[in-house]
Amino acid sequence: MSNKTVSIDVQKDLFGANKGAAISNADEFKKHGIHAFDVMGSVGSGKTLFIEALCEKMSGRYKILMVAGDLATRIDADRVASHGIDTVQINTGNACHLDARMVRFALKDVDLSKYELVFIENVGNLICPAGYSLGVEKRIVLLGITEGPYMVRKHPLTIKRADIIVINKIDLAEVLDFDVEALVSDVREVDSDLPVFLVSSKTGQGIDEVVHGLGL
Ligand SMILES: Nc1nc2c(ncn2[C@@H]2O[C@H](COP(=O)(O)OP(=O)(O)OP(=O)(O)O)[C@@H](O)[C@H]2O)c(=O)[nH]1
Ligand SMILES: [Mg+2]
Repeated sequence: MSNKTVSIDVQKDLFGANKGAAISNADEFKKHGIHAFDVMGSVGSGKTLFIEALCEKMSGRYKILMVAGDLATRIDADRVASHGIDTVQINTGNACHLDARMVRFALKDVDLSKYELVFIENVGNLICPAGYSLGVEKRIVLLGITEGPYMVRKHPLTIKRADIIVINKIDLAEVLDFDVEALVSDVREVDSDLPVFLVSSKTGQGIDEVVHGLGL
């Protein structure tokens, strides 16, 4: 008779598998000369409108693919597609984030040689996506000022893992009496070198600066 107990570190296992898939995504993007970006942020922070604004600005210069992560719909993919951009929808069911394997699976039948730029909209959530790298060049974390003043202090890990912070909906700062400088200071507390851009995806304010910041 044998009575064995096996302990599995589920987190380690999951993160380990994700890391391998992220490396192979990164290799694939690199092979095709693609700049890929993961756009993360809470529900309603403005991720889709931000991507639409970037696409408007850059579709004349780059061949763009948008990958949309969403639990159940393809609303965001359709919004971006209405600008003439190719899209791939990933419906995650009940998963609160994209992971590298989902992206690899979604792109397996896509001819990546057609694209130069890939924007991945992660599932609307400021917590779960941070743990899963997708193999992108940069992770963009979007903070909408309508989400209140404590997003940075409450999500330090997500901020730490970002390459670029976009403070979005800046056009509403006055009417909301929102202290943008205080939010920027909170970011600086977490990482003093992190680039921060003040943006209105609605008016286009700050989008040129983001394009430059992304090295495009
Ligand atoms: N005033 C203003 N409204 C914005 C801005 N960016 C987004 N919005 C609005 O905020 C709402 C949510 O924007 P979305 O782009 O759908 O946000 P999202 O982060 O993609 O949302 P989910 O995909 O549902 O997580 C929409 O009504 C947008 O028009 C902005 O810079 N200024
Ligand atoms: Mg969206």
